[in-house]
Amino acid sequence: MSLLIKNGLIVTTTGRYNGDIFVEGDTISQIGTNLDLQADEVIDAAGKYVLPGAIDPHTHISMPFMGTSAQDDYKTGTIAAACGGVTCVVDFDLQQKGESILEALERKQSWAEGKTVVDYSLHPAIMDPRPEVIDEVKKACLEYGTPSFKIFMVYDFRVDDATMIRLLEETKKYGGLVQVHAENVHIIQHMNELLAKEGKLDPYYHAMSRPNIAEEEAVARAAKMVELTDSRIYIVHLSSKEGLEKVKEAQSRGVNVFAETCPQYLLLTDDRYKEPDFQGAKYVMSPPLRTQPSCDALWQGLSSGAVQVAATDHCPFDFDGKKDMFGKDDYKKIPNGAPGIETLLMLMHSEGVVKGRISLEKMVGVLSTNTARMFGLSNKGEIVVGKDADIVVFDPDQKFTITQKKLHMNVDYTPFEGREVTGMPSVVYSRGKKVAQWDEDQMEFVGKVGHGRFVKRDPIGDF
Ligand code: DUC
Ligand code: ZN
Ligand code: ZN
Repeated sequence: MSLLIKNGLIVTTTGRYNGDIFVEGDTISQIGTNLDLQADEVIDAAGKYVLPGAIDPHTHISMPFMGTSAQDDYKTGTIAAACGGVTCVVDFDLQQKGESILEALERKQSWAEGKTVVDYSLHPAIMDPRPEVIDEVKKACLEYGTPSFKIFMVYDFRVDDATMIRLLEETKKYGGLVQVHAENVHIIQHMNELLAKEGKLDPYYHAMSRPNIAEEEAVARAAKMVELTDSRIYIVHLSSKEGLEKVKEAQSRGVNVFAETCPQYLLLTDDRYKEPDFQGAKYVMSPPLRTQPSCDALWQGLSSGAVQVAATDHCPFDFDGKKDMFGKDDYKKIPNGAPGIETLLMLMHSEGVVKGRISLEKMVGVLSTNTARMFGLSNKGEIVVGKDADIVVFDPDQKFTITQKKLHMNVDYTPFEGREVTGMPSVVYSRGKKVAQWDEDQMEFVGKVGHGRFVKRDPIGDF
């Protein structure tokens, strides 16, 4: 199978140029102008951007959590990804008590087998840090192809600081990366008790129970562990101005602290928790939504390079029957998480590029090129000869009003309902195969279930 994409505006992290792209099989084999080549499929991309497919390195597919499970499985989740222009997903794999890293990987790969429509990889989440599990980090980095490891500083399955130190030391030896959910659990527990005594249990108090300072302290502490071990860390879903200040402070002293943020923290604020009829539960996620100064600071952080990656924390639970079932009388019981994988690219383009908050080149960096480098996805993230032909032909003028009815995520709402975006994918390719396309007024999945493969990642180099 060959594919020729003609006359598009090819975008990289450093610029944009007009050109043609020739794809043979899975791979980009030539880039040039006026390529005069026969191909099985030829498309004219005049007036369109040609972008590397977005990579979402933060998803919770089918994750058991808070008495229920995140609803997208590998089929529905990757179909939604494809329709949103996301051509690679790196999903969390939560190690269960007693499991080795390899057993956890084999378990989650068995759930994905034959179901994915775009490529995927896994980040082991270390939840049972027995000495032999820490020892297994070497194999995960060098053999299993999973060199990034998630840890939580909150929840029952959190790890202590000593474990974080051990993991930082071990990953440093083998090209690994620790990713951390940074919130101070003791501050949150204290706030939960105070709010419960006052009978403050509505969704709004979810945000009050997890103040910015809880993130600020945890980011600062994690940064100190990095300084101690001369290693590196990646803060997932950074949400607050104060947390970002700590990231920047560490970076200014040469401490390797990297960060990711998500559209919800860039675009939504904590007044959402006050929506009537318990609708505020839709936005119960951790960390919580903040206020406008944090949104502004995070956009600035992306633009300046202090924040390297934009991801989703895709973790969908229906409003009807899940969000509104468990926590009607107590925000602490509302399943934490929200859908987002399908709206990542459209929001970053429309709210970021079109509104002048980040450049088009920066968007390519934070959605694709930086992400690939950060996680050892050596064949992805750039439109370059030899890389996988994960490509989005993107119409920068196509309007779309975001509505759950026209999205593919297996959930009954989107936090961005009613928002009009400018710019949508026209066609999405995963390793040269068409997987989604714009059809009249929405994206349509046109790929094949089972096309997606597990990607063995390489040890991670300097960023
Ligand atoms: N936060 C969420 O909101 N959901 C999944 C896990 C997490 O850390
Ligand atoms: Zn998290
Ligand atoms: Zn998450």
